[in-house]
Amino acid sequence: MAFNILTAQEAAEMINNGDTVGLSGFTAPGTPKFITEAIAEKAVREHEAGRPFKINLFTGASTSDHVDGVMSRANAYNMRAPYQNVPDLRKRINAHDCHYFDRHLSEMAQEVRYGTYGEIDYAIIEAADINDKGEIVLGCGLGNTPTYAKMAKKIFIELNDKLPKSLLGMHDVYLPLDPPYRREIPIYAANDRIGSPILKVDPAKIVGVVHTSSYDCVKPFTAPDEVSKQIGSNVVRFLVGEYKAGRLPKEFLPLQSGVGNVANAVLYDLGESKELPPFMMYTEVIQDAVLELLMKGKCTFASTCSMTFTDKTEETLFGDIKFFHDKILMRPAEISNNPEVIRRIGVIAMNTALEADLFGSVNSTHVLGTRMMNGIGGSGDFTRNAYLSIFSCPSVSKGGLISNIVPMVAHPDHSEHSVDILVTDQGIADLRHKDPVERAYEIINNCAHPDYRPLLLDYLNLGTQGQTPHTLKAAFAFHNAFSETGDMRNADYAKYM
Ligand code: 0RQ
Repeated sequence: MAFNILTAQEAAEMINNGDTVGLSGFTAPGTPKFITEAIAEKAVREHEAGRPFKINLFTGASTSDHVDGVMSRANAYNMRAPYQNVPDLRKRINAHDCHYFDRHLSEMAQEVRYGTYGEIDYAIIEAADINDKGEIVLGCGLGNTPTYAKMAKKIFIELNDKLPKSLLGMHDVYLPLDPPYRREIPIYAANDRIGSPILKVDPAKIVGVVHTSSYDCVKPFTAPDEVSKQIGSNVVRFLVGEYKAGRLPKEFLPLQSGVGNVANAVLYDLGESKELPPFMMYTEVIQDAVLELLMKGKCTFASTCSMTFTDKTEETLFGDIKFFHDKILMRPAEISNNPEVIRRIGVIAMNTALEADLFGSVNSTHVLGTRMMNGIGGSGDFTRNAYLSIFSCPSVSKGGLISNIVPMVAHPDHSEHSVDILVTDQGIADLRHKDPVERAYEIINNCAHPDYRPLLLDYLNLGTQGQTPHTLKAAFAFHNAFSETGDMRNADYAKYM
């Protein structure tokens, strides 16, 4: 091979305080795992020697402990974008130790190309294979890799021998032109290929290759609890109702599903449904459940940005990769989450809320309105443009101390204008074509936990006029009650009137 072979430590030594680094991948898969650990070690050494050392790190989405965990514990981030989900980083963000820019995932790459994030000093790219011409077979997640590779001054490759070279053909690398020259993204069905199976980079920019060996280390799921199962079965009941009523085409429509245990439970339930036909996915992440659906033939094709599989499922995939070759296609985040394509092909979007309010607005990111949880991720890309946008969450959290249905969300990520359906373990609220007061009754009666229904009805009856009868003085009585007494059931509107 024509490239310098380096250790992860030698690569990390080249990265300096203040540099901006772009990583390949999306969630843990496709994300480098070794050079970032060495950068974190360097940060610790530099800090011990009394020297500043922080970098800006851009990714496709969340990463893993090999990146956000070690880097946060080393306090090595100046800025981080566009999404994360690691407890140690969450602490840094909420303590203002890291400038976190929480961004719609489809927008990150183009904004890097527009130059608004400044220059990219290094891209670190995980690869299954590379040749002397700089032609790369990527790993199991694509993210913003094509853009970081194009914009970076220098590139490191982590060549991972756990990734089979036969991943070749499972990527669709496509970079749209930027305005004013951009044309349509020519995807008319979830399984259309529009780009190249390989990523071509300028070989002169590759400063070194680090040989690695590791699966992607996605955390295994806990078995779905009763609440997740109930939410899953309510989502499927809703979709079956829509399908039978003829409000969904007979071929069905491509599905997007968020991450987490509820999303996994929904997909398992969809797989069991005898009433829905086989379907495709047009989504940003596929989890373990989807591989089973592909094997069963219930899912016929998955367009995704990442195969977020646990190591065991990754082994199943690699062991029979030929079978999956024409059934899974990985795209860059700006294509997997592309608003134009999502609107055109009619994606059914299913995402998770932290809390929703009586009029249908959703908070996905900020616990009690102030503490960053993860970020908006791709939920906004899909929600705003979907054929049908479904949000789900448990009706209560923390054993009932928190109602996830509140008078007013403490941080709005998705407004009432984009949310069609709300689902909890209690039931389904269909918000379509309803005015704000009708929506409020639909949500209280079908989604709120019985313990909280009287309190929520009282809020509607505080006497405020107007189309949306919010009583602003009392709108956060639930959140205040939790902060002051640890239980939202103690909400007392009279205190604020
Ligand atoms: O806390 O773990 O301490 O018990 O929040 O809640 O119910 O386990 O939900 O793990 O599915 O995450 C919205 C955060 C949900 C996620 C969110 C507490 C609750 C628990 C987690 P504990 P659950 P999940 C695809 C699309 C935005 C990004 C997105 C998310 C913990 O789905 O980040 O959709 N979404 N991306 O007890 C205070 C409330 C609460 C609450 C729950 N109202 N107030 N705490 N909790 N509700 C992915 C990508 O974009 C890559």
